[in-house]
Amino acid sequence: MEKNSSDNFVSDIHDEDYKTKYFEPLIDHNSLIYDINREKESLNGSWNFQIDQYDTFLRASWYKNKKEDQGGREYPQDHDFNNWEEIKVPACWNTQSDKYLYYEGPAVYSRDFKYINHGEKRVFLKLGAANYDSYIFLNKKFLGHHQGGSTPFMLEVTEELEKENSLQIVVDNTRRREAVPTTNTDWFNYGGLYRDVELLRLPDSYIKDFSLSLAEDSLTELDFGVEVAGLISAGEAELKIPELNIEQTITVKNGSGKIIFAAQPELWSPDNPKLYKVIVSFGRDKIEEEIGLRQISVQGRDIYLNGEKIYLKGISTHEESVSSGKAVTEAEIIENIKLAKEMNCNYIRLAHYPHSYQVAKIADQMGVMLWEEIPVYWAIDFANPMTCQDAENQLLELIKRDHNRASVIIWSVGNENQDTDQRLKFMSDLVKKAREVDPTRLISAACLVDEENNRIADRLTEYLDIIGQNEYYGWYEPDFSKLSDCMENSKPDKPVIITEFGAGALSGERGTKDDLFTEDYQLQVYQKQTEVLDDIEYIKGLSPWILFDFRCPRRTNKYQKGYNRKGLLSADKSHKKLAFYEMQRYYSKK
Ligand code: GCB
Repeated sequence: MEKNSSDNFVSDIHDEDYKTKYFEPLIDHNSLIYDINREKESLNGSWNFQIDQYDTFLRASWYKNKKEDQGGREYPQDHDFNNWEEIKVPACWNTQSDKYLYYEGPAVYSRDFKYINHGEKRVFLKLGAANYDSYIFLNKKFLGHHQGGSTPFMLEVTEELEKENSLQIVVDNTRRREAVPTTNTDWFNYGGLYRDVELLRLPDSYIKDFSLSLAEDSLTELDFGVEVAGLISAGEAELKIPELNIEQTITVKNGSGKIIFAAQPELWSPDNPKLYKVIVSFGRDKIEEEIGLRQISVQGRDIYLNGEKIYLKGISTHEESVSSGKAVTEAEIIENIKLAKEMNCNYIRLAHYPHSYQVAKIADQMGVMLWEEIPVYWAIDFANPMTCQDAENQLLELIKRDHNRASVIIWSVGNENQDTDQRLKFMSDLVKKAREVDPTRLISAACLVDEENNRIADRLTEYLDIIGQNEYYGWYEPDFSKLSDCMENSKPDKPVIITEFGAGALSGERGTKDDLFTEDYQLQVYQKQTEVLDDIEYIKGLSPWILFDFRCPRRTNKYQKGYNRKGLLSADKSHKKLAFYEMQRYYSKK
C-alpha cells in the first residue's frame, strides 16, 4: 500500500495533487445575500500577511496549525500567523510595499476576531472581492473556494464561530489560461483582499434578495420581487415607499413572492437622479435602500431612457489609482465621476471587469449611466466548460450585486474576442443568461471590426441589444480614411456605441500632428473621430479609451514605461490632456 498518511508531517511534499481537495465547496452566486445598506461588521484593518510562493499553506495544510503529534511531542512549525508582517485590508498587496509590486502568486492573510452572539441565528462572512482564487479557513477548518477576481461572495460561518476566532484567507492572483480573464490582458494584475471583509448577522429567516423596477413596458407600474431564505419560506413580506405612499403586502410561497402594482414615480435620469427610500421587511428582517426607477430600451437604431431618445456621451475607465491600485476609495470614485461630468458625460463604461459596488451606488446619486462588464477579454479558453461556468458565475454575481442600481443600464458580456464558433456559443449563452435573469437592462459586448471587409460584422451582434464597437483608426490602423469606409460598409439594424477609440499621449508631450505619443497627435485623433462619427446616423454613443492612464506591463516604450498612455488625463489625474477639452467641447454641443 502506498504510504501517504496525512499524519506524517512531511507527506505533503509528495503530493502534487494537493489542490484538488480545495476545489470544493466552490462558493458561487448562490451564496450571495442582499447586503447593500445592511448593517455589517467590518473585518477590515490590519491583518497578518505572508506571500507564499510555493503554496505551502495549502500543500502542508497550515490551517490545521498542528502543534503536537499524538504522543504530545512538539512539531517544528514553519509558520506563525500572528507574527507575520501586518498589512492593510482592503488593499492590493502591490501598493503596500515595493517588494510586492510585481508579486503574482498565492499569499496568506490571517486575523483573529472575537464573536459573541447577540441574538442572531445566522452569521455570514462576506468578501467584497479578492483577486483571483480565494480559499477560506476558519478555526482550522476549510470552508470554501471562490474564483473570480472582481465580484463579491459570501459563506455561512454560523456553525464554525467560536468566542475567539482565527481566520485565514489564501488569495492567489496567478494568471491562468482557463481563468476569466486569461493570462494576457492590457491591464495590471493586482492581488489581494482589495474590497471590504465583513460579517453579517441575520435572524433565522431573512431576505435573501429583492428587486424593484418599473414593470416591463410601463412607466406607471412597479414590479417588486422578493426571495427569502432560512427557517420560514412562506408568509408575508412588506414593501414600503413612504414618499409614494406605497405599502404593499406580498405573499411569499416557497421562498419567493412577486407583485406588480400601479405607481406614479418621478423617474431617475442623469439630469434628475431621483432616489426613493424603499423599506423591505420579512419577519424580523428588514432592509432600507435608496432606489431609482427608470426604463431603458431600444427601438430600431435608437436608445430610449424613460421613453425619450438618448445619446450616450461617455468615457471608459479602469478601476485603478496610483496610490490604491484597484482598491479605489470612495473619494476617488467621486473624483472620477466628477471628471466625467466635467467632460459633459452622462455615461461611463466601467471596463473590463466589475468595479466596486460603490461606483453604481454613487452613480445612482450623482446621476450618470453605467456600462458594467465581466472580464471575458481577448483570448479566453472558450472551449473549456469550466471557464464558461466561471464566466457565467461572475456575470450572475455582478447582476445580483447591482440589479437595483438605476444607473446601470447595460451588462456587457465581454471585450474584443475573436469571432469563432466556440466563442459565439460561449458568449451568446452569456447574453441569454443575462437577459433571462434581468429583463430590465440592455445587453452588449465590445466587438472587433471585421478587418478583412472593414465593417461591423461580428456574429455576436445578432444577440445583442446594442452593438459595442471598438475601433482604433488613427492609431493601430493608421489609415484614418478607413473609418468612414467602415461606417459606410456597415448596415447595423440596432444602435451602435463606439466603445473605444483613442491614441497614446504622454502628459505634457508636445509635437507636430505626426508625432506619435504627443498630446497633439492624440487631439487630432479625437478631432477626426468625432467629426466622422457625428454624421453616422446609427452611432448612439461613445466611450473613448480612456479617462486616465493606467498601469500596463505590456507597454514599455519611453513614453509608456509600464503605463497605457491613452488616458485623457495623466495616471495621477493632475494633468488634463488636450483631447480632454476636445471631448468636453464635443459633448457640450451634442
Ligand atoms: C483595446 C482594449 C483595451 C486596451 C486598448 C489599447 O482595444 O479593449 O483593453 O487597453 O485597446 O490601449 O490598446
